[in-house]
Amino acid sequence: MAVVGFDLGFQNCYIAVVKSGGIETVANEFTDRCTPAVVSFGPKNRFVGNAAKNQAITNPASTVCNFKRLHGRLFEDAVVQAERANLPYDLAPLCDGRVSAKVVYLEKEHQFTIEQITAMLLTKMKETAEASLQKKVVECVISIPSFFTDSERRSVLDAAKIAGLNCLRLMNDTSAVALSYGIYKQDLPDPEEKPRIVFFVDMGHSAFQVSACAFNKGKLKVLSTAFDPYLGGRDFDQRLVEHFCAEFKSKYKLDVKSRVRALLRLQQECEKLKKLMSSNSTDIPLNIECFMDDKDVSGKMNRYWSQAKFEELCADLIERVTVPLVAALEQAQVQLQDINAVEIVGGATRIPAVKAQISKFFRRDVSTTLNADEAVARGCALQCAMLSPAFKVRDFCITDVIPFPISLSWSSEADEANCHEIFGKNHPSPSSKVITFHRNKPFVLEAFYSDPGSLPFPEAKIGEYKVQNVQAQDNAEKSKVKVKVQVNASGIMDVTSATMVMRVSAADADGDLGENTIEEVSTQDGLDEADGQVRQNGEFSGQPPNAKKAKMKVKHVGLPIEEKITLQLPKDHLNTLIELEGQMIQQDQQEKERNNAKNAVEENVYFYRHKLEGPYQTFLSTNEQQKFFELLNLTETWLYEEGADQDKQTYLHKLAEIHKLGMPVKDRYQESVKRPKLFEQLLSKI
Ligand code: ATP
Ligand code: K
Ligand code: MG
Repeated sequence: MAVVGFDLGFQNCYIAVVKSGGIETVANEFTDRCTPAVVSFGPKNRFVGNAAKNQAITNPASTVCNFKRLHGRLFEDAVVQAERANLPYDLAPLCDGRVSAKVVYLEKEHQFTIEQITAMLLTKMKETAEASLQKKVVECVISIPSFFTDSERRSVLDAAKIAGLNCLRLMNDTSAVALSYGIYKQDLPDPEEKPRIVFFVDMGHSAFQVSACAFNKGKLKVLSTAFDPYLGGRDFDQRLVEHFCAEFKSKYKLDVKSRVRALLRLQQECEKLKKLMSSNSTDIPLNIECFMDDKDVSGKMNRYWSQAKFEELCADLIERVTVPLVAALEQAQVQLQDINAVEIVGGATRIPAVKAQISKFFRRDVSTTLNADEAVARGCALQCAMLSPAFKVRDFCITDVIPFPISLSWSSEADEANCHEIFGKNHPSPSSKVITFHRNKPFVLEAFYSDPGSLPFPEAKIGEYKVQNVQAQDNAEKSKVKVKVQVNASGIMDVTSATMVMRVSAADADGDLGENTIEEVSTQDGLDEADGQVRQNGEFSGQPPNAKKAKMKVKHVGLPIEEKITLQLPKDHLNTLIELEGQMIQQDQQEKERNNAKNAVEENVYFYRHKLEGPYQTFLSTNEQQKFFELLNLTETWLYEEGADQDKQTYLHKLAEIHKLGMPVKDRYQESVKRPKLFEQLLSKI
C-alpha cells in the first residue's frame, strides 16, 4: 500500500511519500516539488499545476486559481462574493445554490463544482505520487486549515473521492507540522513529566494559523489553535498592487484594473518584488516590459522599492499578526516563559516584518528547523503511514482540538427548545459523547456552531438528524434512547448511532432476538439519567447516579438516523462526478497520446534529415536519397499546415511512411557498424 500526504495549499501544493523507510517530498515532471493550485481548461484538454499556471495570463477566463476558500460554500456567501470580485474567471451558482467555476472547456461552456476543481488538482498530485512510487495511490492524508468548518471539510473529502482517493484523515495544517516536528525528537519529556511546549505558526498565501502544542514521549496534544483566515501573503501582494495601480493612474493615466491581463501581470510582478524584499534590503526595481501593450503605452517601467516603504504600506497587516498569537497563548493557558520553542513555517513567514512581529510577541528568536514549504505534506505522509497497516511507525498519539464550539438542540417532550453545548472550544478531538433521551416517538436533533460570531463562515447550522422508530415501552412508559455524537479524526461532526433500550419480558428473552443485543444492566448504567444527559466516551460527566443494584433484562435496538447535512454535495451526484472525472482523465490521456504522436513525426523528420546528411549518406542511392528528402520536406510543411491539428491515427500513419523509407537504411547502417566488430571478435578468438 502506498502512503501519501498531500498539502493542499491555497497557492502551493506539496506531495510527500514514504519511500525506502523515510519521508520524501516528491518532485513533479517539471522537477518542481511544488505543484501550483491552478487548473486550466483548453479546447482539447485540461492543464493542472505548473502547466496551468503558464496559462494564467494567456487564458485567464478559463484558468481556475485561488479556489480553496470556496469549498463548502454557497454562491451567495459573502466570502465567495468577495473572492469573486478578484478572480479572473467567473463563478456561478449551481441549482442547489452551491458555488461553481464557469469556464470554457472543449470549446463549450462548463460549470465545475469546487469539489471537481480540487479533484482535478488531486488527480494530478496522485499521478505525480504514482510516478515516483511506481505503484497505485489510493490511501492518503490531506491537509486543511484548522479553521475549516464541517461543510468545508466534507467538501474536501468529496473532492478526494472524485479523484479516486481514500482520504484516511483530514489533518489540520499546524498539526501536520507539529507531527513532523515531534516524531523525530528523541529527547521529549517522559509522559509524567512537564510537557515541552511548542508554538507552530504558519502564514501561507491566504491564511494565518497558530497552534500551541504539548509534547511528551510518544504524544502530541494540541492545546489551542487560533487563526486569521483572511491574513496571508496575498494581502501583502495586494497592498503593492493597489499602490502601483494608483501611481500608474496618476502618472501615466493608466487604468490597470480595466485590463485583466495587465492586472494579472502586475500581481505577478508585485509578488516577485515582495519575495525579493525578503532577501535583499537594498532598493529593488519593479520592471514590467510592454505592460499595457495597446497603442497608449508600451515600454519599461522602473520603480525602486525598499523594505521600509513596503512595511509602511503593510503596517496594519503586520499589526494583525499579533491577534491570533494572543488568542492561542491565552487559550493554551501557558505563560510566555513556559514556551520551549516557536517554529515558523509557510511562505509568508519569510517576510522579515512578519517574522519580526512573531519574534517580538514571544520575546524570543523564532526557529526555522522545519522545511517551511514541505513540513505540512511530510506530516500528512507520516500520519498516513501511522494509519496504514503496512507500515510500522513509532507510536505517537495525536490529540487535536475542535476550533469552534458545537451545540445540539432538540425539543423536549413539552416542546420546549433545549440547547446544549456538546463540544466546547478547544475540546480534544476526536471525541464522542453519548446523550440519553426518554422518548416515545421519533425526534430531531439539530447540530450547529454555537458561536457564529467567531466563525469564518455564514452558516451556523451543521445538520439535522432525525432519530427514527422510537416507541414507548410495552407498559407505555417512555423508552430510553442513547444517541452517540462524535467529532471524528477529520474534525467532522456526526451522529453515529442511536439505540433504544427496551425492557425484555421473560418470553422474549428466551426467544430469538435476531441481531439485537441483550445485556444485563444495573440501574447504575444510566437508567436514571435525565433527559438530555451527556456522557463522554462512556464515562459519566457528572456524579454517577445512586447505585441501586436491581438487575433487569434489556435489549438494545439500533435505530435508523435520517441525516440532513446543511451544505453537502448530494450523495447520488457524487457518483456522476466520479464518472465525469474518469472521462476527463481519459480525454487528457488521449490528447497526450495525440501530441506524442505528432511530436514523434516531427522528431523523426529531423532525425532522418540529420542522418541523411551524415552517416546514412552512403547507404542509399542518390535516387532513394532524393525521394526520402522529398518526403521529409513534405511532411514538415504538412505539420505546419493541415497537419497541425490531426488525430493520433493520422500522425501514426505519417510516422509509418517515414519509417518505411528510414528503417531499411537504418538497418543497413547498423549492420555495417556491427560487422567489423564481429570480425574483430572472431579474429581475437582465433
Ligand atoms: P495557505 O496556507 O494559505 O493555503 P499556501 O500553503 O499555498 O497557502 P505557502 O506556500 O505556505 O502558501 O506560502 C505562499 C506565500 O508565501 C505566497 O504569498 C508567497 O508569495 C509567499 N512567499 C514565498 N516565499 C517568500 C519570500 N521569500 N518572501 C516573502 N513571501 C514569500
Ligand atoms: K503550501
Ligand atoms: Mg499552507
